[in-house]
Amino acid sequence: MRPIIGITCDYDWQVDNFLLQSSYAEGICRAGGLPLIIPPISSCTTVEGMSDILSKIQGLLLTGGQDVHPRYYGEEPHVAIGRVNPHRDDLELPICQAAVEAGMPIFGICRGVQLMNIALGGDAYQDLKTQYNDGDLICHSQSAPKWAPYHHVSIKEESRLHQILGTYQIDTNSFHHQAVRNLAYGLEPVAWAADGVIEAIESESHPFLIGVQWHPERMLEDPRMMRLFEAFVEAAASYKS
Ligand SMILES: [Mn+2]
Repeated sequence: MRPIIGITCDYDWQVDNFLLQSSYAEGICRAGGLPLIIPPISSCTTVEGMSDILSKIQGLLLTGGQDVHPRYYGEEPHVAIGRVNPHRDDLELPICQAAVEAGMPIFGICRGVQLMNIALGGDAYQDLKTQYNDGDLICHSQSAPKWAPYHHVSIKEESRLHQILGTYQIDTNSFHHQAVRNLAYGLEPVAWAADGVIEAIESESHPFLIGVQWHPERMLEDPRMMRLFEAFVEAAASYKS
Protein backbone atom coordinates (compact mmCIF):
# COMPACT_ATOMS: atom_id res chain seq x y z
CA MET A 1 0.00 0.00 0.00
CA ARG A 2 1.44 3.31 -1.07
CA PRO A 3 1.69 5.96 1.67
CA ILE A 4 -0.82 8.79 1.28
CA ILE A 5 0.79 12.20 1.18
CA GLY A 6 -1.34 15.21 2.04
CA ILE A 7 -0.46 18.14 -0.20
CA THR A 8 -1.47 21.69 0.63
CA CYS A 9 -2.76 23.83 -2.22
CA ASP A 10 -3.56 27.42 -3.00
CA TYR A 11 -6.98 29.02 -3.04
CA ASP A 12 -7.54 31.98 -5.33
CA TRP A 13 -10.45 33.81 -3.74
CA GLN A 14 -10.80 36.15 -6.71
CA VAL A 15 -11.81 33.37 -9.10
CA ASP A 16 -12.85 30.86 -6.42
CA ASN A 17 -10.42 28.16 -7.59
CA PHE A 18 -8.05 25.77 -5.86
CA LEU A 19 -4.63 25.72 -7.48
CA LEU A 20 -1.68 23.35 -7.38
CA GLN A 21 1.24 22.97 -9.76
CA SER A 22 0.94 19.38 -10.94
CA SER A 23 4.68 18.78 -10.43
CA TYR A 24 4.20 18.48 -6.65
CA ALA A 25 1.82 15.55 -7.15
CA GLU A 26 4.03 14.20 -9.93
CA GLY A 27 7.08 14.14 -7.62
CA ILE A 28 5.09 12.29 -4.94
CA CYS A 29 3.74 9.77 -7.48
CA ARG A 30 7.13 9.12 -9.05
CA ALA A 31 8.55 8.54 -5.56
CA GLY A 32 5.88 5.90 -4.84
CA GLY A 33 3.39 7.94 -2.83
CA LEU A 34 -0.29 8.63 -3.37
CA PRO A 35 -1.13 12.35 -3.35
CA LEU A 36 -4.15 13.71 -1.49
CA ILE A 37 -4.73 17.41 -2.06
CA ILE A 38 -5.97 19.22 1.05
CA PRO A 39 -8.14 22.24 0.17
CA PRO A 40 -7.96 25.23 2.53
CA ILE A 41 -11.68 25.32 3.26
CA SER A 42 -13.48 25.53 6.57
CA SER A 43 -14.33 21.84 6.88
CA CYS A 44 -10.60 21.10 6.75
CA THR A 45 -9.49 23.90 9.06
CA THR A 46 -11.61 22.94 12.07
CA VAL A 47 -9.88 20.92 14.80
CA GLU A 48 -12.04 17.93 13.88
CA GLY A 49 -11.39 18.37 10.16
CA MET A 50 -7.65 18.51 10.67
CA SER A 51 -7.66 15.49 12.92
CA ASP A 52 -9.63 13.54 10.31
CA ILE A 53 -7.17 14.53 7.59
CA LEU A 54 -4.15 13.63 9.71
CA SER A 55 -5.66 10.21 10.44
CA LYS A 56 -5.78 9.52 6.69
CA ILE A 57 -2.29 10.62 5.63
CA GLN A 58 1.22 9.40 6.40
CA GLY A 59 3.12 12.47 5.25
CA LEU A 60 2.49 16.19 4.80
CA LEU A 61 3.87 18.20 1.88
CA LEU A 62 3.77 21.97 2.45
CA THR A 63 3.90 23.63 -0.95
CA GLY A 64 5.02 26.98 -2.30
CA GLY A 65 2.87 30.06 -2.59
CA GLN A 66 2.19 33.40 -0.99
CA ASP A 67 3.71 34.95 2.10
CA VAL A 68 2.63 33.84 5.56
CA HIS A 69 1.01 36.74 7.40
CA PRO A 70 3.68 38.28 9.68
CA ARG A 71 1.25 38.52 12.62
CA TYR A 72 2.18 34.90 13.30
CA TYR A 73 5.64 36.10 14.31
CA GLY A 74 4.49 39.33 15.90
CA GLU A 75 5.10 41.81 13.08
CA GLU A 76 3.05 44.23 11.03
CA PRO A 77 3.09 43.76 7.24
CA HIS A 78 6.26 45.29 5.79
CA VAL A 79 5.82 47.71 2.88
CA ALA A 80 7.38 45.13 0.51
CA ILE A 81 5.47 42.05 1.66
CA GLY A 82 3.77 40.05 -1.09
CA ARG A 83 0.28 38.63 -1.30
CA VAL A 84 -0.95 36.87 1.83
CA ASN A 85 -3.70 34.28 2.02
CA PRO A 86 -5.63 33.78 5.27
CA HIS A 87 -7.28 30.63 3.87
CA ARG A 88 -3.91 28.93 3.63
CA ASP A 89 -2.51 30.27 6.90
CA ASP A 90 -5.61 29.07 8.78
CA LEU A 91 -5.10 25.51 7.55
CA GLU A 92 -1.37 25.15 7.19
CA LEU A 93 -0.02 26.61 10.44
CA PRO A 94 -2.13 24.40 12.74
CA ILE A 95 -1.94 21.28 10.57
CA CYS A 96 1.84 21.63 10.47
CA GLN A 97 1.96 21.95 14.27
CA ALA A 98 -0.30 18.91 14.67
CA ALA A 99 1.77 16.86 12.21
CA VAL A 100 4.98 17.77 14.07
CA GLU A 101 3.41 16.67 17.35
CA ALA A 102 2.32 13.41 15.74
CA GLY A 103 5.85 12.76 14.49
CA MET A 104 4.53 12.63 10.93
CA PRO A 105 7.05 13.14 8.10
CA ILE A 106 6.83 16.69 6.75
CA PHE A 107 8.48 18.15 3.67
CA GLY A 108 8.30 21.91 3.11
CA ILE A 109 9.00 23.67 -0.18
CA CYS A 110 9.51 27.46 -0.52
CA ARG A 111 6.54 28.97 1.38
CA GLY A 112 6.49 25.55 3.10
CA VAL A 113 9.93 25.97 4.67
CA GLN A 114 9.02 29.42 5.95
CA LEU A 115 5.67 28.16 7.19
CA MET A 116 7.12 25.24 9.16
CA ASN A 117 9.62 27.57 10.81
CA ILE A 118 6.89 30.09 11.71
CA ALA A 119 4.51 27.34 12.90
CA LEU A 120 7.19 26.22 15.36
CA GLY A 121 8.03 29.70 16.63
CA GLY A 122 10.59 31.08 14.17
CA ASP A 123 10.24 33.97 11.75
CA ALA A 124 11.03 35.15 8.23
CA TYR A 125 12.47 38.06 6.32
CA GLN A 126 9.32 39.63 4.92
CA ASP A 127 11.36 40.91 1.99
CA LEU A 128 15.01 39.99 1.41
CA LYS A 129 15.85 42.99 -0.77
CA THR A 130 14.91 45.53 1.89
CA GLN A 131 15.58 43.58 5.07
CA TYR A 132 18.61 41.35 4.50
CA ASN A 133 21.75 43.16 5.61
CA ASP A 134 24.21 40.36 6.26
CA GLY A 135 26.13 40.46 2.99
CA ASP A 136 25.91 40.99 -0.71
CA LEU A 137 22.49 39.67 -1.55
CA ILE A 138 22.40 37.59 -4.72
CA CYS A 139 19.32 37.30 -6.92
CA HIS A 140 16.79 34.80 -5.56
CA SER A 141 14.07 35.52 -8.13
CA GLN A 142 15.29 33.99 -11.33
CA SER A 143 14.28 35.14 -14.77
CA ALA A 144 14.94 31.74 -16.30
CA PRO A 145 12.86 28.62 -16.87
CA LYS A 146 11.63 27.08 -13.63
CA TRP A 147 13.62 23.88 -14.10
CA ALA A 148 16.90 25.75 -14.68
CA PRO A 149 19.53 25.65 -11.92
CA TYR A 150 20.25 29.26 -10.95
CA HIS A 151 22.43 29.68 -7.85
CA HIS A 152 24.79 27.58 -5.73
CA VAL A 153 23.65 26.08 -2.44
CA SER A 154 26.15 24.72 0.10
CA ILE A 155 24.98 21.83 2.24
CA LYS A 156 26.06 21.09 5.79
CA GLU A 157 28.14 17.98 6.39
CA GLU A 158 26.49 15.25 8.43
CA SER A 159 23.03 16.74 7.84
CA ARG A 160 20.16 14.56 6.75
CA LEU A 161 19.85 16.75 3.68
CA HIS A 162 23.43 15.85 2.81
CA GLN A 163 22.73 12.15 3.28
CA ILE A 164 19.74 12.42 0.95
CA LEU A 165 21.35 14.52 -1.77
CA GLY A 166 24.79 12.92 -1.51
CA THR A 167 26.55 16.22 -2.15
CA TYR A 168 27.83 19.28 -0.32
CA GLN A 169 27.13 21.60 -3.22
CA ILE A 170 24.16 21.76 -5.51
CA ASP A 171 22.78 24.26 -8.01
CA THR A 172 19.12 25.02 -7.44
CA ASN A 173 16.42 27.15 -8.95
CA SER A 174 15.26 30.15 -6.90
CA PHE A 175 11.90 31.94 -6.72
CA HIS A 176 11.55 33.64 -3.40
CA HIS A 177 11.62 37.15 -1.98
CA GLN A 178 11.31 35.90 1.60
CA ALA A 179 13.50 33.50 3.58
CA VAL A 180 13.84 31.93 7.01
CA ARG A 181 15.36 34.44 9.48
CA ASN A 182 15.43 33.26 13.11
CA LEU A 183 15.11 29.53 13.50
CA ALA A 184 12.44 27.93 15.66
CA TYR A 185 13.69 25.91 18.61
CA GLY A 186 14.58 22.42 17.45
CA LEU A 187 15.25 23.40 13.84
CA GLU A 188 18.67 23.98 12.34
CA PRO A 189 19.88 25.50 9.09
CA VAL A 190 21.53 22.92 6.83
CA ALA A 191 22.01 24.77 3.53
CA TRP A 192 22.92 28.29 2.47
CA ALA A 193 23.21 30.37 -0.69
CA ALA A 194 26.47 32.25 -1.30
CA ASP A 195 25.06 35.33 0.43
CA GLY A 196 24.28 33.39 3.61
CA VAL A 197 20.53 33.17 3.03
CA ILE A 198 19.22 29.94 4.55
CA GLU A 199 18.15 27.54 1.81
CA ALA A 200 17.17 24.49 3.90
CA ILE A 201 16.31 23.55 7.46
CA GLU A 202 15.72 20.29 9.27
CA SER A 203 15.07 18.82 12.71
CA GLU A 204 17.39 16.30 14.28
CA SER A 205 14.83 15.03 16.76
CA HIS A 206 11.93 14.55 14.34
CA PRO A 207 11.70 11.45 12.09
CA PHE A 208 11.53 13.57 8.91
CA LEU A 209 11.14 17.33 9.04
CA ILE A 210 12.94 18.97 6.13
CA GLY A 211 12.27 22.21 4.32
CA VAL A 212 13.99 23.62 1.26
CA GLN A 213 13.75 27.14 -0.11
CA TRP A 214 14.10 26.10 -3.74
CA HIS A 215 11.64 24.14 -5.91
CA PRO A 216 12.79 20.52 -6.37
CA GLU A 217 9.39 19.66 -7.88
CA ARG A 218 10.37 21.76 -10.89
CA MET A 219 13.64 19.82 -11.28
CA LEU A 220 12.39 16.23 -11.19
CA GLU A 221 14.67 15.19 -14.04
CA ASP A 222 17.61 15.73 -11.66
CA PRO A 223 17.91 12.44 -9.71
CA ARG A 224 19.18 14.31 -6.65
CA MET A 225 15.97 16.36 -6.53
CA MET A 226 13.95 13.17 -6.93
CA ARG A 227 15.85 11.74 -3.97
CA LEU A 228 14.22 14.39 -1.76
CA PHE A 229 10.78 13.11 -2.74
CA GLU A 230 11.88 9.49 -2.42
CA ALA A 231 13.36 9.97 1.05
CA PHE A 232 10.18 11.77 2.14
CA VAL A 233 7.86 9.06 0.78
CA GLU A 234 10.08 6.34 2.31
CA ALA A 235 9.79 8.04 5.69
CA ALA A 236 6.01 8.31 5.23
CA ALA A 237 5.83 4.60 4.37
CA SER A 238 7.28 3.74 7.76
CA TYR A 239 5.17 6.26 9.70
CA LYS A 240 2.87 4.75 12.31
CA SER A 241 0.25 7.05 13.76
MN1 LIG B 1 17.45 31.11 -3.35
